[in-house]
Amino acid sequence: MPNRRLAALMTASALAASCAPSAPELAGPAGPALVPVPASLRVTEGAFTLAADARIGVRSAEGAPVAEQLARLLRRSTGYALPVVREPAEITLEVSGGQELGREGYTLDVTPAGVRLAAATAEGVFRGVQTLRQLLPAAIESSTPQPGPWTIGGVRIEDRPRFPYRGVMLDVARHFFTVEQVKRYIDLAVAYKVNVLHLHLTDDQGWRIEIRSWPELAGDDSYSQDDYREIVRYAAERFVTVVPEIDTPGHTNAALAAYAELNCDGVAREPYEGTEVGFSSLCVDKEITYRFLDDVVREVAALTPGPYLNLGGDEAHSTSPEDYEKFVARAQEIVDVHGKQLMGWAEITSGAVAQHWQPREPDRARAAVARGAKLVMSPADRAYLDMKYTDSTEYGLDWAGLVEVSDSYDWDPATVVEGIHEQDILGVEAPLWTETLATPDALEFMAYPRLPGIAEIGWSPATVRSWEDYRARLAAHGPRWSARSVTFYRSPEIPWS
Ligand code: NGO
Repeated sequence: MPNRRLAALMTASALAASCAPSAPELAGPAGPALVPVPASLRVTEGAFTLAADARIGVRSAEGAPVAEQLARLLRRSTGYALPVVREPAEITLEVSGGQELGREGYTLDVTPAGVRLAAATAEGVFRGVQTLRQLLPAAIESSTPQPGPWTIGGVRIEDRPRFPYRGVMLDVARHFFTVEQVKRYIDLAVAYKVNVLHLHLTDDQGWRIEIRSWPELAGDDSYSQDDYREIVRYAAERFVTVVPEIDTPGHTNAALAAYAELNCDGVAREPYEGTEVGFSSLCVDKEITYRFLDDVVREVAALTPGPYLNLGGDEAHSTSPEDYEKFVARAQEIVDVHGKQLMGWAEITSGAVAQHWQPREPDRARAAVARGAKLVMSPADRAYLDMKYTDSTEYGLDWAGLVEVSDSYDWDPATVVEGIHEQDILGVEAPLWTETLATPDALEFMAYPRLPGIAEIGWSPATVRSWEDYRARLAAHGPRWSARSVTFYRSPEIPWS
């Protein structure tokens, strides 16, 4: 426990969290309710109060956009002017030093004199800004001026991620979500240091990205190339990499309905709105399949600055194993030509990154590693945000089981599949499939509060996290979500403050 004087200065929510039982073996003392928990945190003497005449200082041009983002955020709820200046100030952001903390690491010092946040890169500063937000009272998240006071207890944090890939996936194929809705999904996730947005852009039910050389693919509810560019730009401003997924060779009914010539029998399929999987396949023996794939990959790769192009590869139950391998080998060549790295679900037989998703198919994950791929861990019984919390959850599926908040949090990527170790793993991802989810409220209800837990698993060292400590910290985030009008599941497992 911090000393009395400090405790008195802490916000009610943080205080509630700090009084909750915490595992004695934890590295950091019970202190502010941060998610993800930092690699190292020490509560120090005194406290800092943001005053009406405070400024945000940033010396480098590189850090200036992050300083502006922070200023915009704090201005909304404090009502203060908070000018950004090019000299040290009450809040100082520094892009320099701290090389040993890597690209995303940062140090954050809060003393009565001010806040100093330093990192090697602007990205590291951005991650640290998310921590700073959480050190402030929950009302800081409000979109209208609040009374304050804006006080932070003294603290010294040194932090860096465990894994470089901490993703969320949104299925915009089963139900379409607009650019604005995707932006909000990004905004909420980056607060938990998520750095990848995987967009599941195509499936049996819909093709959601304009492909200029195949104009019939995308229907009314889809992203124009400019829409997609805008998502990519918005994500990049928040240091989030977009990974586009074009699911193949199965999950392709939308394409097979739009173009008869992609079918082996030359007959266009009927549009599909159901929830069955595994019934569609591109025609592996037709050359036009690869012209199609080459066009799609070329156009999507050109719009995507990130290194990965995901070609799905899951549940190709209507493609024979021989055809499947043949197809993936050609797909690999095409992705190579367009300068991207191939990513896919665990079934995929080539590519740099495979995504483990079926708890009962650990062999697929092991096979991917054996052929040299890295894994992104998304075991459905832990990380799928579309699984119901309980029997009575209004939305969602339950094929992988019911996934309460503790189930989604209390596992470790390096021990969840026998034979898979830390060095085989690129990171974690929380997929949100939308067969049953048609509105942003439904998305948020399924993602919160599970998404922050997956983000913490990807960021925090295994040694500093435990369920008992986490549930107390998570409780303090309820008011933060309420301040942003987030719909979330009030799990009885969490002692909401
Ligand atoms: C599976 C399937 C998806 C479903 C999802 C529902 C993968 C990789 N393929 O996950 O098509 O939408 O389950 O939970």
